[in-house]
Amino acid sequence: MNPNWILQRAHLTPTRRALIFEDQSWTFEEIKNISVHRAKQLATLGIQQNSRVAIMGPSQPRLIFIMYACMHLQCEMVMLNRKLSKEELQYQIEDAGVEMVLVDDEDISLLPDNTPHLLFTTIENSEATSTNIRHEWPDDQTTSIMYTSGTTGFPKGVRQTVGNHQASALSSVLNIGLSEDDVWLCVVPLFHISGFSILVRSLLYGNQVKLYKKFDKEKCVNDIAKGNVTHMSVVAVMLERILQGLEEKGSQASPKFKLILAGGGPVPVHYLERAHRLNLLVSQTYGMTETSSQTATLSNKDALRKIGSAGKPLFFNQIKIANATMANEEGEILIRGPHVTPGYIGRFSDKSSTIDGWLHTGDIGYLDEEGYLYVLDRRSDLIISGGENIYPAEIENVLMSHEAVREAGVCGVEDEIWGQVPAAFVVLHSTITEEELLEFCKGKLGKYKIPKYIYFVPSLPRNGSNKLMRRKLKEYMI
Ligand code: S0N
Ligand code: AMP
Ligand code: MG
Ligand code: MG
Ligand code: MG
Repeated sequence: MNPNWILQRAHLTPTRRALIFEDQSWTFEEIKNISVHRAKQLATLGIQQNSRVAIMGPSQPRLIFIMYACMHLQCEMVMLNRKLSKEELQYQIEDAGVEMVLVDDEDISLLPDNTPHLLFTTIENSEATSTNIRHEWPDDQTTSIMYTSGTTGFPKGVRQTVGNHQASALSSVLNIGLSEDDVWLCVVPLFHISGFSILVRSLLYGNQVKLYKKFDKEKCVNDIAKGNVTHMSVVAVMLERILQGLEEKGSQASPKFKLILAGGGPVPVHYLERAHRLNLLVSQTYGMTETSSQTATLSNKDALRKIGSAGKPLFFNQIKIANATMANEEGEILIRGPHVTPGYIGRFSDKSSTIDGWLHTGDIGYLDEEGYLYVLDRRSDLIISGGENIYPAEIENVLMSHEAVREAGVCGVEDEIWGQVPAAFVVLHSTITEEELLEFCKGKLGKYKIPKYIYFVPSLPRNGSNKLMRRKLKEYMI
């Protein structure tokens, strides 16, 4: 059994500051009191212990209080990505079979029509009913569920348990270390594990979180240069904007600032070099939704010597390269450890997430002589745009559902800003304009998934067994 993280943290360090947002802050005791109250309000509104609910809202304290209330009730929280289209959200809500969506008033227009929901305001203004809040949580209890896309185009709901999150937070701190006055800046979405893991670490370690409603380059640069924060998690696009901001201002990172954790996709080596010139320590990390955040992270000390590497596996984690017999041999990255998901929900609940305990990531990489991981290529055809994953099949399925489209193929192309963006190659059987096709995609795909380029082509590259060769699509670009 494990302690209820929120109660235990408030018990250990009640008066310590836990959360900063704009010009307000909360202690761990205050957060406990608010979240317990919200749990009782949810109980009044019919949310039962151990039920599955979905949650959607911008990164604000009220979202955290509702999440923690759900955790008190030991609910399974399906974290909805606010950037998705209504159709994509509808799929997740149905696949997860949630009883209710808890939604910030600000996001109600993003939800599909007729979705059973409770507005945050309704919850906040409700009566409280006394309810039994457990002081202990089992290891295998599902805390959160996050959807990641799959090769088939159907997103999979990944379970992240109490045990997974704890293992992840413990491994992280054994690598990064901890001081009582650490402040982790959270600018990554709380619906991704990049963001939610910052909250879990704060509860386990007792450190502060500074939360932004949305990523803001100027504010980040100020916080880093002044030393208002000590750690932050970013994807490459954010890092680039921060570097640019510091460079423009001629400022450097404060000596109080300790570390940027950069992950969610590859980080160009020249960003790391620019960061070094600004006294900004950046550690590349390799992790994913299925591993409740980091699996390997480069330590501070190796930041330059092993530049470009995602580091060594964290203490409780194992990494091996499939079929590799010696160092530097490339192959699929396999991961094992207590942070690896026990599996999926919904239509993929029968699919095992591991083989002999090993998660087959589909990512390609190698381990060097000293055991440092280098990630070379992503799992089959996955496009990563600004830290958001896109599978070609998701877009192809939408394009092909249009009556004028005979065949469609999608691949990622390099992009200055986002790292990669999707490009579509379409074979038509009746006339349609690019604009019409893009318009058709709009309600069906999140904005970042809408192809940046559409090429009308006479045929698609296929191999002998008629399988689409997505890697060859790029050659069709003129
Ligand atoms: C980079 C972000 C902040 C960009 O969003 P921004 O600037 O706020 O854009 P908006 O103002 O909302 O919109 C402006 C226009 O840009 C389009 N747009 C927005 N985002 C994207 C995108 N990603 N790709 C393409 N276009 C985008 C909008 O549509 C809008 O368009 P117009 O002008 O046409 O209306 C934002 O994208 C962001 O927050 N990205 C990060 C997401 C993230 O956190 N991903 C990580 C997911 N993976 C994991 O969680 C596993 C790895 C992990 O755990 C980890 C990752 C990093 C660091 C640490 C860890 C860890 O292990 O702990
Ligand atoms: P997600 O499913 O959103 O959690 O994204 C995880 C995926 O991002 C991984 O499977 C990798 O393909 C990619 N990724 C994460 N970290 C890195 C890294 N350091 N270098 C390259 N790719 C990465
Ligand atoms: Mg994802
Ligand atoms: Mg945004
Ligand atoms: Mg069609």
